[in-house]
This record gives sequence, structure tokens and C-alpha cells, in this order.
Amino acid sequence: MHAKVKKIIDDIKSIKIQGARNIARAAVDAFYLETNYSKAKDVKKCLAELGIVERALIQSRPTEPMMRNMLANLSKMALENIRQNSKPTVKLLKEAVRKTHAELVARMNEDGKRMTEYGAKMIQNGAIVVTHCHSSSVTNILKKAHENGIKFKVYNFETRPRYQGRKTAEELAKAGIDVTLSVDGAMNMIMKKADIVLVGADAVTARGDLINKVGTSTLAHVARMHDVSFYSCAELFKFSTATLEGNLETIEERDPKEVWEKPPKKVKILNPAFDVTAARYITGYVTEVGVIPSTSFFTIAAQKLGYQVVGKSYA
Ligand code: RUB
Repeated sequence: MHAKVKKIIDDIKSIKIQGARNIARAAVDAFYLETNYSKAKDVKKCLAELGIVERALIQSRPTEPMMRNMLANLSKMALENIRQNSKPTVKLLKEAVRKTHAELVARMNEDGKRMTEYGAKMIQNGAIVVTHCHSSSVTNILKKAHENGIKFKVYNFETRPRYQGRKTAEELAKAGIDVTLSVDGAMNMIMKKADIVLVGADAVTARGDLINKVGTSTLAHVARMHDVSFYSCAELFKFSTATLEGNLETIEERDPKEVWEKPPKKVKILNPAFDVTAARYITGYVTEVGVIPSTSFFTIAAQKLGYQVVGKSYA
């Protein structure tokens, strides 16, 4: 595995690269780099190397369907390319991966832009917006609304134990947005004055449930108690196809040391990275095709991803 690819995997594991979109982008870049630097003499060897990289990337953060879906696109194309050529070569494979990588990145940027535009329209003048963790989808939406001249305030939470909330607060403050960071335990207190909650998404399940940074479900329940609209910003690529096949999406458990380096004996530590918010607490998903009800996410995502539901072969 090339050193640059190894570094990307380490940065994803250690959260230097964080957030589903950034992770997915870094993963497809790593796949492309590995192909580009490959010294494999034949296609079979090159594909085997790529398989190792793909598995290592997927294991680096197990709750990331956007990464999985985009990598699946790349490797599927690589295989198709081999099948279509009577004399496949490593050179042809490299060119095909380069082309598909560029197409995927362009599509991701376009989808992100559209989602940002839909989301920005939802921020009203004078609004109090609440968010959690760091989601590039949410920060882009808020920055766009600010650029559009909308005046609003943002409250966000530290997000223990890795403090991604500080990244959000710093980024928004730099953009000139009025932002207040608070401790995670203040969710109920702050919700009393909120108008809208916008969070990101790591995965959306077949029944429209949201998997996002731990604490998101608490925020959604508190929002419901105060009748505050709760939206998740999720491109359709975040759909977990595994859940349609009857599997539960994995919830990543991180090192207990992130919570307490040296806990006293007999103290057990639980450090889940994400939690599940039931579809019924979600007012809507902000996507690249518009703001859709949580129960429609699956149908629209399956269409977009080309995931064949009706007419599927059972052979
Ligand atoms: C980040 C997180 C974000 C989503 C969406 O968790 O929960 O809300 O990944 O991010 P972590 P984006 O810091 O553990 O990766 O909108 O950028 O895809």
C-alpha cells in the first residue's frame, strides 16, 4: 500500500479527516492514488491491491455508507472495464479509475451545491439555529444563508469526547456568523429558544432513521418536546443499502481512552461514535433533490443510486 494511502487511512481513523463527506472524498482519492502509484505488472495483481485498500478504508470508519457507496462505484467500474476489454492492461485500468474518480468528485460537488442551496432557503431572518458536532453539509448551508444576507444566530455543542463542536464554532465565527458554543448537557436549555435544528448524517436507513454523531437522538427528542423542526442534511449517497438487505448499520465504538485515559479500576467506559434517531422525529431530510420526508429517502435514494428493487434477480 502506498505511504500516502496509508496516511489517509490513519487520518480517517484518528478523526483528522472527519465527517461523512470528507471521509468519502478522502477514500475515493486514496483509491485513485493507489491505482496511480501501482507498480503491478498485471491487472489481476492491481485489482487485488485495490481490494486491500478498499477493505482497509471501509474498516477505518464502519458507519460510513457514503464512503462505501462511492468506493463501490469505483471498484464496480474497474471490474466492468476489465470485462469489456478483450486485452485489459494496467494502463487502461488506471485511465478508467482516473476518469470515474473525476466523475464521482464532480457529481459529489454538484450534489453538495444543490443541497446547500435548498438548505440555505430554510434559514429565516432572525432565526435561532441549533446544530451538533461538525457537519460540512450544515456549515456550508449556514455560510450560504449568511452570504445571502440572512441574519441568524447559531448555538452548537462541544461534542465530547473529540470536541468537533469547536471546529464548527470556529468555522462559523470566521465566516462572520453569530455562534455560541455550549456544553452537550445544555441541549434542553438551548432548545427553549430555538427555531430550527440542522444536523448532518452519516447514514440513513431503509426506514428513514438517521445515524449521526452520538447525542443527535437526544437533540431530536428535545426538539420534539419543544415543537422545534428537526432536519438532517443528507445527500442520497448516505443511504445504507445494507439496511435494505435486512442488516443493521454498524455503530462504531471508539477507544474508551478518548473518554478517560486512566479510569479507576472497575469503571467501564462506553464510547459510541453515533446514535440512531427514529424517522418519526425527523421533520425532513435536506438532500440534493430537495427537502424530502424521512420515509421517502429510501425510494429516492434507491432510484439515484441505481439500486434495483423491483425486478431484482433472485437467481
Ligand atoms: C461527524 C458527524 C457529522 C456527519 C455528517 O462525526 O456526525 O454530522 O458525518 O458530516 P465524526 P458531513 O466527527 O465522528 O466523523 O455533513 O460533513 O458529511
